[in-house]
Amino acid sequence: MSKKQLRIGMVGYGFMGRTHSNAFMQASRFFDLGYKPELSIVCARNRERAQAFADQWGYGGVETDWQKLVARNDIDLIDIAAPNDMHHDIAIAAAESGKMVMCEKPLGRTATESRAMVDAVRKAGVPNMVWYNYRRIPAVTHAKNLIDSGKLGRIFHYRAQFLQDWTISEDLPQGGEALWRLEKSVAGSGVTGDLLAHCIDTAMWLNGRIENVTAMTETFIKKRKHNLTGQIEKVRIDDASAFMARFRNGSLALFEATRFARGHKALYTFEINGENASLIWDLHDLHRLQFFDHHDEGTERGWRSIHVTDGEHPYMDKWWVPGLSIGYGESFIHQAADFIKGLDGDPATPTFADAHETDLVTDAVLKSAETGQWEKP
Ligand code: SOE
Repeated sequence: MSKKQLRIGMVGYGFMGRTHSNAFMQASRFFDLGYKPELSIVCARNRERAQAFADQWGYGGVETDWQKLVARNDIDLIDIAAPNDMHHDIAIAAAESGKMVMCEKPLGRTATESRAMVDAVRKAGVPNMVWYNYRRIPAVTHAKNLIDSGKLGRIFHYRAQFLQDWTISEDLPQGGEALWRLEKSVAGSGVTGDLLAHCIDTAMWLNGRIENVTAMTETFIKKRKHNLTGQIEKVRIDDASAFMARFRNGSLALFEATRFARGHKALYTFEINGENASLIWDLHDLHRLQFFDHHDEGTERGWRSIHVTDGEHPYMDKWWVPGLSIGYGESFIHQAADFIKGLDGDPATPTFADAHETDLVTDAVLKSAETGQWEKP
């Protein structure tokens, strides 16, 4: 059966431009899909560098103005891999021109921004998705399946951390191409929107909606040189953010993210404790799911370390042979494949509406850190 065309217009060519391009290239090779993604056009302001990226990844052409990209009639899907301050305008324009839209996380710099984006894709009736990739690491998807099967029973506790250490130096500037994540006007927030958003997306997927939060944030380095102005300027993002939460199902949660945990590069972990069983996952050992089942025979009861690489495990029948590993990049391939499958069936998640829920929680976290009160998303 011949496959339908899915012509991609990619905005951005940084780290995320690479993960997304790779995902579209590989998805139809490893998964049986009704569409064949084509890397049609990459868009970035600097033509020379956009062309170099196009040559490297096999894009058919280049645009330097995203409005021109969105207006083209030879593009089916706009994928936004550009900094956060561009998500809102591009997503809305893409939806208004009838194109499917995929967007890097967080969806908006604020929930107000993402609300408008949700309204735009709903009004246009176009397929949409946000790249919260960690859901699609096989061990994380397996955790979801175990929870949904009822194996854990009533959930009491949820704990998550995302720890990094790359901004500890006072000499690190803020702003500009590589360091826009440190500039509030571009990023929206610091680790709350960048790292906690991942933890919140996974948590709400696994354990349902969050009812309320109480948070604290800190900016350890108060001033940094700005890459664009050359001036020493106030740092307005949060370097660290921690919050307690109550889920609608009555379980309690602790979340923490920081870029000041010396020794940790991208340590995303979560633990869930239920009445019958518990689960632990760790990004640095991403194929392992630690599982404790209280129903096991008493004398043999203990933590199992499940290596989630068997053909029966989520996504793994599409890869090598049982026992062999895949990694971070493949989680994006799974996401692209699920999005494409969803075009002919139930839409894949997280949709813009789901990601907006995450933005509501991150907004509540930032508000609570200011007010010192419990806040509702
Ligand atoms: C920040 O360093 C970052 O690249 C995030 O922006 C990503 O979303 C996260 O997956 C890894 O860390």
